[in-house]
This record gives sequence, C-alpha cells and structure tokens, in this order.
Amino acid sequence: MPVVDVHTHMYPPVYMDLLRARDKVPYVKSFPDDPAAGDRLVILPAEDTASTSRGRPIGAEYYDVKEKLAFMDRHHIDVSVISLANPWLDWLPSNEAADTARKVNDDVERMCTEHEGRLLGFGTLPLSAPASQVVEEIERLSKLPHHRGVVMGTSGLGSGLDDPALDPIYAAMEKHEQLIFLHPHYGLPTSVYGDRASDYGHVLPLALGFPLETTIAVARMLLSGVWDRFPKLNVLIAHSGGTLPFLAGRIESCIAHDAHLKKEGKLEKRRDVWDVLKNNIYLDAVIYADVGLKAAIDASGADRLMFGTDHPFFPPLEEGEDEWLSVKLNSQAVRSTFGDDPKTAEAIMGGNAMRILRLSS
Ligand code: 5CU
Repeated sequence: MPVVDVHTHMYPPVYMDLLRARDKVPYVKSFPDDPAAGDRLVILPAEDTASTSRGRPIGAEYYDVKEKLAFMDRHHIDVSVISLANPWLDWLPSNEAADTARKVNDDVERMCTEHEGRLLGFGTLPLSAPASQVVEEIERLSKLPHHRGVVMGTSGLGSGLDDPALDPIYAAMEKHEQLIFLHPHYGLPTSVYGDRASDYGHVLPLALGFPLETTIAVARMLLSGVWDRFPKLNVLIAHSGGTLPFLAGRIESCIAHDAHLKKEGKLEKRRDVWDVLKNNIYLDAVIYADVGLKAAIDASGADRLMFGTDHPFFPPLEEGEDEWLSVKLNSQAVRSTFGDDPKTAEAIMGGNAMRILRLSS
C-alpha cells in the first residue's frame, strides 16, 4: 500500500517572488546584522517577540520540487498532496488575488505533471477577491487533473468561516466535490501568552495557538449551520482537528444548555458535532503522539484519518538527522496505535487517502 502525505507544503517560485519583494509580514529576507542566519521566513502574527521576530530559516526545501522529492524518498513517501503554505493569498490586494491564484495553481499543476504519480495538489483561492472570482477559480481547479481540493485558512473572506458571504464558495466546493483542507495561521492574540512569551520561542503559538484557532473556526462553522446548509461539504482539518476531537463533547453540551440558542430555535433540526465529525470531516494524522491520534480516531473513525508530515516546517535542529523527528513521531504514533492491526495502519498511512482523494494505485 503506498504511503501518501496529505499535509505537506511548498511556496512555488511565483509565490517566493512575492515574498521576497516585501518588507512587511509576510516576507522573506536576510538581515544585514546577522548574515550567517541566511534568508528568513517571517509570516505569523505571533512573530512579534524578540525570540520569534526573525521567523525561521528558509531554504530550497520550501520552494524547490527536487527537495520535496528527495524528502519523500528519504521518508518512503510515495505520493505527496502539496498545498501552498500559510498565509496563502489572504494578504493580497483584492485586484491582484485572482490572477495570482491562477499563477500559483498553474505552477503547482505543472510540478505535478512533471512528476506524474508522485505529486498532487490542493489549490489556493483568491479569498480577498470578489466571491464570483473565487467561485471561478474553484471551477477551474476542479478541471485540473492533479488538484484534489483547496487549502484554506480560518479567516475566509476576512471575517471567518461562519460568514454567510462564503455560501457561494461552499456551494461550489460541494457541487464540484472538492475537499477543503483547513489549516491555521492566525493563532490567538499574542496577549494570551503573557509577559514572558519571548522566553518560549514559537512553542505557545504553534503548539496551542494553531490548534485552538482551528477548533474555534470549526465550532463557528458548526454553530452557524454551514453543514446544515451544505450537508455534503467535506473538510480535511489540519493537526488532527486541532482540539476538536477532545472538545466535541463539551461543545455539544454547551450547545444543549444554551438558552439563547434555544430561544432562537437553533436547537431544533441541527446536525450535531458527532454527525459532522463522522460524515463531513476528515482529519490528518499530524498530532505526534498516540493519545491525540486515538482521540481523532474515536471522533471521526480510522477510515477518515490520513498521514501527513507538515514538511518543510519542523526540520531537525541539528545537521545529519536523516529521518526527521517530526515525521518519525507521526508514523510511530500510527504504528504504536495499530501494532496488532497492520491493515488499519496501512489505511491511515496511505489507503484512506487513495480512496478519499481518488488516487489510482
Ligand atoms: O512553523 C510554523 O510557523 C508553521 C507554519 O507557519 N505553518 C505550518 O504549517 N507549520 C508550521
């Protein structure tokens, strides 16, 4: 059974040019006072402390397809479904977004064609453009042979994924059976990390800000009735659903006890979180330990989980680590959870993705 990585990013050359031309977040540049540090990628709102403000090193692993293939070979990954890394096109002026989305998506489609059988893509949407242009790009993407859905952040058109203005976009995604790969970027307001946030590097925004952002975004989709209006809309949630599998029961209980929702008649005829988790949500297996993986499986089912690496983020800190720790932790979690059930382990490592993303064997 092939190994398929559904959570793996790139900044295609067209996008790198945009980042290099900027000096406001998001950007790529080197700092004259520290030339040894090389090029740095600064993208996150939380990169505003002394220990984070120079982002992370960025090299060819972020934009050169040869590096992606070398990483795949080193980790025995047969197929990668590449997505543009955050912050996608969220920050582009409205009048530039549609044209840039087409260029980025065509760049990814070209790479996939040149490496037939190894690469597929999740496309990028011009979310700062008018909704009609976003729908046009969804329709175009649905005809590109190597694309299998779109990657999206939690801001939607600027005010979150519970925004009714997204309905034509959800309708188009549902109609064309395109999967949304939902990925965090914005985190939580940095004030929640306290006065000593800089002592802790990127740990709090990445370990907690990212998954909580995702969980809040999905809870808002649920509360606003997105899946009641679009019962066939499918979403692959990054990082095993943030904290959604763990908090689903609490979310449901808070809904059932909410007097405001009851008064508004919002408790009748609604799909609950368990139903949505088992019928509309897929989860990646990027959670780094068996405890989280088991929660994800309990919530959505082992047939809805798909292996991922988050490459090229979380590289080894030292030279000479052949197998990346971040990859090893995720594959070990699958192995240790399904030591006595190799068929299910194989399904999570690739079989589920083959079925869900319509890959031919
Ligand atoms: O290290 C990081 O900031 C990130 C990021 O921005 N995006 C991602 O997918 N993983 C890690």
